[in-house]
Amino acid sequence: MKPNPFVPPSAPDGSADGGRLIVLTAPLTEAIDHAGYFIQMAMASLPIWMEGVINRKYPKWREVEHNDDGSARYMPAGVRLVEKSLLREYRSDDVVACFPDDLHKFVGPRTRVVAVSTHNPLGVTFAAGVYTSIFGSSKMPINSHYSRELFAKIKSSPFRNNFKVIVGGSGGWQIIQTNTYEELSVDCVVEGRSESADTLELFRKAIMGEELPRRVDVKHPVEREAILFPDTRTTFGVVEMTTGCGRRCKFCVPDLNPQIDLPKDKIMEAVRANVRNGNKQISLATEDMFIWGQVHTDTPFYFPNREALVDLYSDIVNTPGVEQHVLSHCTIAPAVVDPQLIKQLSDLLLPKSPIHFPYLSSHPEKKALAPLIGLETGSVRMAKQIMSSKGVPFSIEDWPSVVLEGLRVLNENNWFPAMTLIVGNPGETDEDVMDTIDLVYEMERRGLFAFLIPSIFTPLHDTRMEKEEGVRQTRQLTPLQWQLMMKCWKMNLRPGQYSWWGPMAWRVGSIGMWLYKLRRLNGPNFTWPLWMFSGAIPEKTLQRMGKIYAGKPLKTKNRRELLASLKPKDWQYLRPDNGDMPVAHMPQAAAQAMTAR
Ligand code: B12
Ligand code: SF4
Repeated sequence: MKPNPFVPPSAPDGSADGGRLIVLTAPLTEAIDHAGYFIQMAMASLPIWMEGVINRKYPKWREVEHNDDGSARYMPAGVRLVEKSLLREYRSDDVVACFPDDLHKFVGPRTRVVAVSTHNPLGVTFAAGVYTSIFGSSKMPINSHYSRELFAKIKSSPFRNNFKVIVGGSGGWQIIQTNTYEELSVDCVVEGRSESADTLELFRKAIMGEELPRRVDVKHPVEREAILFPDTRTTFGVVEMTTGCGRRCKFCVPDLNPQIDLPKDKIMEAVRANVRNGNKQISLATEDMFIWGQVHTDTPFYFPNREALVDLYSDIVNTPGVEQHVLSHCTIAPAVVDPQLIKQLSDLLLPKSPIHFPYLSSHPEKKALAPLIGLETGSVRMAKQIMSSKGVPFSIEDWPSVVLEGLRVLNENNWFPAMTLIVGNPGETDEDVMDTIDLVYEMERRGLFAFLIPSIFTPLHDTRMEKEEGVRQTRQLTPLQWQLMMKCWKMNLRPGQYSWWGPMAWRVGSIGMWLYKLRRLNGPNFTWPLWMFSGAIPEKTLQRMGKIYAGKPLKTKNRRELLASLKPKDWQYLRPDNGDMPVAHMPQAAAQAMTAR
């Protein structure tokens, strides 16, 4: 008989003390906390057969830190909040959070619940599925492999009949949608936050050995005081800053949550708790950092509260022990609204940023800030359909201008964001894709830089686009959609941004991969865009040959024109120290002087 990998020979009964009542865990690839965000994002997107690339770059990525009792030193913020929620009702020695490899130390005959928190277990979300699909296996990104390994370990536990498996976190819906309960040995998926009374009720039922429903939707707290904060260490020092967003994009999941900005004193306590437990890095989790301090005030949330934000970030980076700080998500319109805010934040945050862009940054140590921002589309027609408020206070008609002006302000202050684009939106026409390609070319023409991440439209559960269908496989992409994807990647690898040989290696490698595998996988529409990407045939030649779309220069509004286009009732929220004020708002003499010019 093959030995059970779950039970190491040294602990044949699984756990010396009978195990903990409730054991919390997360896939290893979602729990690791060194090497920055990038490693987790790469493992969400690269197929398992490319794991060697990660192993070579980060040979020690599997090495994790433990507490004295063998529990995990750090865990994703989601796990920490489940733990915190449970500790309101259970004793601390009944609950433990551990890494997957240590499950055997804590799961025993006494265990009644194994709870898994997961971000993206099956890799079926946007931006993750697409890249594995290009490389040939759409179902098995590295992260998904490790998630499945975790579920297999739980499934093969000798005590499996004694406990229930409850899954939660932002990726739980993937199990519901793919109906993989049996395969993964999951009893129940919780949609929603652990703080909810319904979640605690579910754990009570599981402990009593009652049958659990397959899916439970629990209510999101609406009061900021009801949100709990970790008092132990979180992966990447993630501490929540806001929930919800307010811009109402139709494809968005987090926007379905109430718009809440969390109290500063609790954020700071969680920052200090991380530092106390050995974390040197902090990152505030948010969909849009710029709404913090402006939720439910007299000012619309899309005019950022500069003083509040600067005060919060200043206290965070100046907390003794915080050596690194990383931004998570934001929107781009606030950079057009308040460039001074961007400047002040840069002065504060750059010194503690672990991100370096030697060829782009003007900072003396070449540091940069790289939040994630949704660009999604350059087509105003499409933008109106899927995200009509994405650029507020500006009209969505001006979306390309908002993107270009916002990026200019950000780049001037050493912010080089990662910007996501959605390819294959339901109803997307060739004209829409051409508009997006035009915008990308315009960025290039103006020397602007963002790391462009195109992904294929994925209908995410519960969103207002849940039932819609876009492109399903990379083979269905049109030549223009491929051109957009490959142009983005070509721009990301622009010579001058990296060492000269880096982009060259990628491009030569891409032709080799195409000859070997990709032309069969991705079909004929992929061929010319790939040649464009490789640089082996100049873009101008490909355009003359009619193989790729040439793009047309965009005429867009500058910041002054954008501000002038705002509704006059909004002018009161603009800050004069940014300049470019709409004429009617200026003191009379200055306005006259300006109109005379
Ligand atoms: C920080 C963050 C990251 C970080 C760090 C992640 C980490 N491991 O800690 C990085 C940059 C690495 C990252 C990467 C990715 N991310 Co991310 N990330 C976030 C962000 C901003 C915050 C997550 C967070 O910690 N929130 C705070 C915690 C407390 O919330 P939570 O985990 O949801 O937990 C609550 C509930 O879900 C519940 N809960 C959680 N676990 C459990 C378990 C049980 C049993 C129960 C009952 C309840 C429960 O209770 C908690 C509250 O009490 C969210 C957006 C957001 N605002 O949530 C996106 C988000 C989760 N990420 C997303 C995506 C798409 C990704 C990537 C796939 C992107 C990519 N292509 O690379 C990768 C995947 C990484 C991977 N390993 O596979 C999407 C998720 C989409 C989806 N799965 O449907 C989100 C929602 C962003 C978005 N706007 O769409 N991410
Ligand atoms: S701006 Fe981003 S977080 Fe806000 S609703 Fe749109 S996609 Fe969601």
